[in-house]
Amino acid sequence: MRQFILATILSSASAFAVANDAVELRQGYFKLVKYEFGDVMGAMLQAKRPMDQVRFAEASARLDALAGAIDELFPEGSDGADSRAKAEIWSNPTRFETVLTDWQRKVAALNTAVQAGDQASIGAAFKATAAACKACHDDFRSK
Ligand code: ASC
Repeated sequence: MRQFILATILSSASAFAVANDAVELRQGYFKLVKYEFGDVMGAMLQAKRPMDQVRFAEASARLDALAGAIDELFPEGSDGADSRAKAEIWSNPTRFETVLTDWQRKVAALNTAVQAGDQASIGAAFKATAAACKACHDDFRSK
């Protein structure tokens, strides 16, 4: 009995910690994604910040590396008051996974164009990536 109570306390405490940590980790992750994609790459493309091709390519490579981590950031139970993640993430995981995979492909294509210095493709690849960000926000992020 004592063991059962202890196990119950430990497992509910750790479930709480996991959910809390997952939301914080996810929010930090998206801040970094937004920083590299929006505040560095987007701002440079819109001439709101001086173009620096080395920094631009670095941001693109970072974004591509970050993209691989997204699948792990939505563990079951990591919704809640502090999170804008919609329940559809967990009720429709197949569709969610499709949207994430599309975003990862768009990020990879953007990075391929950037690292190749393919100036003619970068603008369209950036826009396609932004559209993939938005597609997920529209369906899986609350306002
Ligand atoms: C950004 C950013 C997003 C996406 C989205 C694209 O730079 O912070 O959330 O692009 O606005 O539509």
